[in-house]
Amino acid sequence: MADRVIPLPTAGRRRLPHAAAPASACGDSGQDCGAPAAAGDLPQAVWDKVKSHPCYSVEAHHFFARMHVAVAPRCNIQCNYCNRKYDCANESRPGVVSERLTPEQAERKAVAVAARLPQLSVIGIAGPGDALANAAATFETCDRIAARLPDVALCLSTNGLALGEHVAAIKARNISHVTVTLNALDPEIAARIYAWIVVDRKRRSGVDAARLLIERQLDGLKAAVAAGLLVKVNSVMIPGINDAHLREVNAEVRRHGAFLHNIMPLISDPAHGTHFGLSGQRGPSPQELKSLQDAVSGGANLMKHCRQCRADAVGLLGEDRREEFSLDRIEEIPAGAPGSREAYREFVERERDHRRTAADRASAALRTAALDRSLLVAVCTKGSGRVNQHFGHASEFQIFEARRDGVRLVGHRRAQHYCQGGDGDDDALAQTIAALDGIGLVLCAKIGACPKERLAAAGIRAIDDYAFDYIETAVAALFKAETARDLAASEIA
Ligand code: CLF
Ligand code: SF4
Repeated sequence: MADRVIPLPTAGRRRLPHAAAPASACGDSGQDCGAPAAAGDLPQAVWDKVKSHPCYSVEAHHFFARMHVAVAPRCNIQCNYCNRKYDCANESRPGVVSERLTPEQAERKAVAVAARLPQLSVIGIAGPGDALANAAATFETCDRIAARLPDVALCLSTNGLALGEHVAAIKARNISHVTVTLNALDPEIAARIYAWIVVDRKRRSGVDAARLLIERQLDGLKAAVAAGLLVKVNSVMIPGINDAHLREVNAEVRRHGAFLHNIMPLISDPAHGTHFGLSGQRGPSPQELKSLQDAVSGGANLMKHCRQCRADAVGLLGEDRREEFSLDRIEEIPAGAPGSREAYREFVERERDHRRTAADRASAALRTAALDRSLLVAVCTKGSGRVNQHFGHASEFQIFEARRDGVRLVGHRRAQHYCQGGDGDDDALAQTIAALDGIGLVLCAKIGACPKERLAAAGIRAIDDYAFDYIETAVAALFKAETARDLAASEIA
């Protein structure tokens, strides 16, 4: 998407709904990665579904938390990147095993998390198998949660094989958001990704099985969109198998009216025991993923802030608070008042307005930058869209790209906590430096002299001058300063 740089969010801008937008709409949508910036950008009904969903809105992901309840252990297909010991890799990272729950346990856990986490806005079912291969447990869980927490949105993720037959039940339960995994449109390619599927209790494999799966995925996608569900499509990027083909998939995703396309990197490790892991199939590098995302132009809007979270994840995307809410701990949590969520949502509305005003000013400043080039900046943040985390506490960096015409989130890189009980961990720092490959600037709220020097020796400048500023404002100011410096250096040369 190199030619689709997205301007900073603009307050009060009115736009066409996504389905009616021109081919370049993503580049003009006032959002960093396929997610809407303001109420005026979308029809009100869509905005209401998007504004608090951390996966469907990049802005919302700074403020709102999701929770997964792992009530779906079985699966009806076999993906070559999946080992059933672990979570569904269509929505999650392989290599982790979630705490499996009954619907009753899921209800208790959801109520406990909601009592402690005013940021909670959505509860999703994303495995550990396929939500719709376990339709009875999935729907009972949704019914129970809806009765206890009516202000929290319901979301599910599926491989799509059984989606078509369940759209009416999904709609009837007010499950508002559905993710379908679609890795290929070409059965020959899909046959390299799926070992088998089960239809009518019969296991099928090969190109014919792949063709049937794709037909069902597309039929389910169409039916879900027609029913008014907000649909996201996930695709796993597998170098040498479907990476080039994903451009076609992206165009098809748009054609079918899905709201977002999330291209996720294959995670392939022999230790996970997957077919791909054991056969040496590699995943893409961050640069390869970004190149594909940049190349997908004029297609569906892209999600770039996915964290491939676990099927029992709790918290803001990128943070992991599930251990606070294990079954043995939730008994001690007293019931919470929904008022705390209401108050938090009112705070977010006010914060959004401030943030957009600041972003408008930053956007205007960017347009006067000395040079136009791409600048990648790694940001330490613990939410609220601000540079507000100590370098030593970061477990990930959000990666922003600045150009003269905008700042956009382009991904994230995992880091290791440098501060360990008051001491610096040199091994962790070495891993963090490796994770920042290709990125020369880090924005953080604070950093000690030692790690700052180590980063500098690796060619990475850590800057804490913009502590607690909004991220876009800070990145824009840094871009202006860096381009002015570059221009001055070129004139001297
Ligand atoms: Fe969960 Fe998925 Fe719903 Fe989000 S996750 S079911 S849409 S509430 Fe989000 Fe996690 Fe990425 Fe999924 S970051 S893996 S996209
Ligand atoms: Fe595994 Fe999910 Fe694929 Fe099923 S759909 S095989 S659980 S990755």
